[in-house]
Amino acid sequence: MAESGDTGPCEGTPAAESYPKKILEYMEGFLISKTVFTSCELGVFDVLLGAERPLSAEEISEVVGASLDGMQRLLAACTGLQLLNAHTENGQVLYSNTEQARVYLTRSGPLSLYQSIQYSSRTIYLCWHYLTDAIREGRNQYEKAFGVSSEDLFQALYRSDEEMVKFMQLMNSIWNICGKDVVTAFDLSPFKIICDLGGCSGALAKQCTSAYPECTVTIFDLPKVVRTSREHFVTESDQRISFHQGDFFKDPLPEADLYILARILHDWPDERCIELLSRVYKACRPGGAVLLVEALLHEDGSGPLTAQLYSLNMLVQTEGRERTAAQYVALLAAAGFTNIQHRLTGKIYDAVLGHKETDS
Ligand code: SAM
Ligand code: ASE
Repeated sequence: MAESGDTGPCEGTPAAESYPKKILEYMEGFLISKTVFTSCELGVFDVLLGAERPLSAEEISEVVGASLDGMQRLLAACTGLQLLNAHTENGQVLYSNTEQARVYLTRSGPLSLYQSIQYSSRTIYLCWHYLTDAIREGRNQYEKAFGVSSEDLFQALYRSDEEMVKFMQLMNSIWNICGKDVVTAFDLSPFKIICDLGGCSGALAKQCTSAYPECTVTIFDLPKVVRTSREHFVTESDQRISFHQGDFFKDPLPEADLYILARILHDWPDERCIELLSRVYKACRPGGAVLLVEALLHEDGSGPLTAQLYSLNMLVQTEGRERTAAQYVALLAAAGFTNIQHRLTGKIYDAVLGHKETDS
């Protein structure tokens, strides 16, 4: 066998069989997640942002009301994770945010992931406690994790107003980071009247109106989501964006040239996807189209890891799954759409476009 000398154990690079590096990393991966969750929840990055200079563990623990010993360990771990810089001055360690922590982990700011981290910490993490049960049973875990019925998916997801707002903030935040790529993956400029089905508080709608100056977007969502969007998210200050409330499985859909379904189909099993897409097909103007925005799996299921893990999350949290482009093509074709193409963006979310023929 081609067992070369340099694969054997030596200092710094132990052989794979004597040091299971990946397994140890995976086994304790949640320690990293929880360190980030807790640092955000305590406001460590916000305190450092507000200060004009690097701060000591004493100063930070005092502001956030934490034990000094606990805070010292947390700050050290954040330094190891390259979220904080540690400088030593006169024998005292002082901390400041790294650039990534400042941009993404502080509470406000256009690219903040703070609310998503809160949702991961307070909701997703608790659901994943029951991943084993989810795999055995093949279903979501709201009853065990939160004591609510999972019969109506969005009643479970929106089990309180607070939970709904947190979910909406989670939905919002990724489009500041990946939104432009998904709305420009295809040239959507021919479509002037756009309907974003399940468009939530309108973060992707805003990306559309800024990429396509001639379009208008109607956000279609459940009544309480529309009400909350108007109260908390002030999207209608953009004259080209409006809301329409209803149930996309039951109520008439607004007429449009293009329907966007972003992270909608991955919530539902195939039958419900086809039911919804068939309604979209009927409402769509001839010559119009539907744009799916989803995290596409490779055709052989071999990746990307993010989509594979998200598919597990869809199991614990929804009735759906992540799918391959071919699986979305099949769903679109079953509803009547033709000339279906997909584009990968290189970020988390990709785009699939299907057309309704002019003469049908
Ligand atoms: N499209 C948004 C995005 O990608 O950020 C939100 C996706 S979120 C996973 C699903 C959205 O569908 C939520 O805003 C939810 O309120 C909406 N929704 C769920 N069931 C619905 C229904 N029956 N009718 C209308 N909207 C619905
Ligand atoms: C949904 C999307 C999400 C339903 C529940 C959800 C996300 C988290 N929970 O349609 C966003 C994607 N992130 C993950 C971890 O799946």
